[in-house]
Amino acid sequence: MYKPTYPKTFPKDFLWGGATAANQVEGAWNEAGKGLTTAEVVKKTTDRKHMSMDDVTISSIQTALDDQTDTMYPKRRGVDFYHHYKEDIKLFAEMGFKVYRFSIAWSRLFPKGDELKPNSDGLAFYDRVIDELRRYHIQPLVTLSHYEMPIGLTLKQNGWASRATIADFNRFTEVVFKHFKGRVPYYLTFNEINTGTWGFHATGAVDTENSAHDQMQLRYQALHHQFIASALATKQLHAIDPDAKIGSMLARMQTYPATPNPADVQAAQVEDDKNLFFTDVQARGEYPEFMNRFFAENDIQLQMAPDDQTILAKYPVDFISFSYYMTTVTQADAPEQVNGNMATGGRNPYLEESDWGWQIDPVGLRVTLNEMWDRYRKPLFVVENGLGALDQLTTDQQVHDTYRIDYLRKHIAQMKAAVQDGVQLMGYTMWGPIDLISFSTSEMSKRYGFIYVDQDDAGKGSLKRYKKDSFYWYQKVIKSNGEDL
Ligand code: BGP
Repeated sequence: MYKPTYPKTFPKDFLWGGATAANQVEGAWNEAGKGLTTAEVVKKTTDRKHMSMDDVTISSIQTALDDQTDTMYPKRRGVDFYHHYKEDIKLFAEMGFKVYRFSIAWSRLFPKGDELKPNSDGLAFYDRVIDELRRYHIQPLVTLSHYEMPIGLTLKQNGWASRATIADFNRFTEVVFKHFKGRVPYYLTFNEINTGTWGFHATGAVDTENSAHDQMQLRYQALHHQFIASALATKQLHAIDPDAKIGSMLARMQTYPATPNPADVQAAQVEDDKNLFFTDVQARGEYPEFMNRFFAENDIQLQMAPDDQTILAKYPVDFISFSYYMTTVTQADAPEQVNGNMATGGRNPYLEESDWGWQIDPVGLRVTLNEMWDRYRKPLFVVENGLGALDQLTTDQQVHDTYRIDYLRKHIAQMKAAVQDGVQLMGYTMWGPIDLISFSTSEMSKRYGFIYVDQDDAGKGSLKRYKKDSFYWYQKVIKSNGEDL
């Protein structure tokens, strides 16, 4: 007799933790032989909703390189994790983290990007971090490329626009896989790979083309190179460290139809497919038909080497990860979002938004998890989710961030519902467990953490760490394996 059952809650080995990126936390931008990166030539902005990341030109890079301070470039200073990592990891351990997602800065190992041998001082820093994590039985989840690359590769060959960057990247990944063999169980290749269609921050390629069409052509070509580099990294890892697993990483943004009008539903499906396209390539190992149509209709021609399609097909990722912050809405007559960006797209009257205009949608996380599980049938990992807010440190050094607890509680509850629906979910690393520099705005005051860092937008402050109310709440969540929300 068939007796249906379903998982009642999170699996016992569920990976609870938090996620950061090198250029948002580390600081020490000019120590131990490190080279400057694409992230560290992006200026801070004073306009809260403006994205600072793509105002970059060759001349603004030259100006940045001449400026050997961190005043205008907050990603150079981060929150000084480089010198505070012991204290910070201890705090993560106190919350009960099972996993810590962080990125290895390519420029610590290969300062200009094209060297043949790695900088051993750079490797030594990550040895120290990984040893410290292992002391507390926290598993490392390493992002190989989180929105940065050595600026030398932009100046030499316009970043990922050049096919030569594939070999440079895979020289870096080979060193990482060999050096950390047996000590890093999980890797991700490119953070939010889909945002490469938005430009420089993800591709390291400045806008050199005149027309919008040529610019888009360049970005899709840069992305193609990343797809190949990602597949080749998968091949390397499986050969070097067969027990380790490697995943893709997408900025997942589900698109809803504005009305039940079938034309709107169809328009939303097109947008949604365009978001999932990147994971389609990395998980299924081929470009989907709908993108071939999109390329043909927009006259985008990708240069592919004869083996490229075989490489994509032979080395798909082991698991699929994504960030989840918001959903969006579209309709049939909406202007085409070829060049989408965060916090654009249609407003949804049923949703509230953060102070930065990001539409908060916990139920959408369950919808997305089900949809992605159905589409790929590979284990999923939510590697970013969280709330950027203007926290206040009280005079007695507390932060009462009930809004953050509320946000995370609702998302974790929906994640649990998805697990009960049968979705195979490996873990959850909330974004920014310790306050860090915001990626899109380079502000310090857009805070995500369970841990408050005393530093302001001008870089002033003691850098002292304080536990927020959400720190104790997350500790309880992990201890109860997601039962006590
Ligand atoms: C994701 C990035 C992160 C992170 C996060 C929050 O897109 O992968 O690096 O910063 O968003 O964004 P922001 O810092 O702009 O608030």
